Amino acid sequence: MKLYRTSNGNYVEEGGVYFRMPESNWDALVAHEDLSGYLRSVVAGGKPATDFAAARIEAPIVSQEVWAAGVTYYRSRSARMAEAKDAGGGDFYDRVYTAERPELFFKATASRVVGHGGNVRIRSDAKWSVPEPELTLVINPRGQIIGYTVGNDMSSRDIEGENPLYLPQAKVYDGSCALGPCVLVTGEALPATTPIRLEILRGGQAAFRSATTLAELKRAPAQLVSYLFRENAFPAGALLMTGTGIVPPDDFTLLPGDKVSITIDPIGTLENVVVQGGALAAH
Ligand code: DO4
Ligand code: MG
Repeated sequence: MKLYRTSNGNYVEEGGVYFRMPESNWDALVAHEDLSGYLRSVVAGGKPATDFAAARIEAPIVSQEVWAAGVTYYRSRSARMAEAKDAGGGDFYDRVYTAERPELFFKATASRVVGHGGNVRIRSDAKWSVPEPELTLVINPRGQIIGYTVGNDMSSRDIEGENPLYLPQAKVYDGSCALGPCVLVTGEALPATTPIRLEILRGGQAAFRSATTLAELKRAPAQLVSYLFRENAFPAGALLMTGTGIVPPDDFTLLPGDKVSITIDPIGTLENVVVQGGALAAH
């Protein structure tokens, strides 16, 4: 079942049929003691909604913090080592790739997040910007993974590569994170064969296209969550991006107007247009 947060309230979708959720409070849904059971009861007892198509899809976040894991795919380790070579930071990335403790960093609050159809931003003081397509875990306040969404960890590679201590500036700024279009609510782990696909269109033509699978993800989602929740309470729950396994070639940078599409099949496709400067579009 898929849970959508929209301008018209929350909806659950099952088999292509949408039902309006009686619970309008997103935080209450994330904290629900049996979200799957609750959604099943709404689908079983509800009347199909006819107004879903008229609603604007919003990012699946209200009071949750967004955190991210880094260097969880070999491809990311290699890209990070290359970009930080001149700064002498390359070794850190190899060490964190093989260490027991993962790299976890704070990524965003809801105000910095855009949903499906919103504008992601590239920094005006960056010269090398990329999207990072990432499976994103939706976690309740008790540290249980209740579902999955699609995430884009927008990143400024030149700022990150100049000095590893600049990571928060490379990663955390207005419009630096996109999440959506929905939460696939399930207690089951996604199969290792699950593909993650990235496509970047420029002027309607493919400027970059690539794919990976969850088999390339080095760390188990449950292990990432257990580190995130160590000595750290999340009263409203959290979203945890699991890292990127797709890195465009080094001569590629995002430009305003690019359309970024990230597809993780059982969840859906997250589409966003890149902008630079200007105000953050509402999520
Ligand atoms: O260490 C830098 C962050 C890497 C990252 O965001 C990723 O691997 O996805
Ligand atoms: Mg990332």
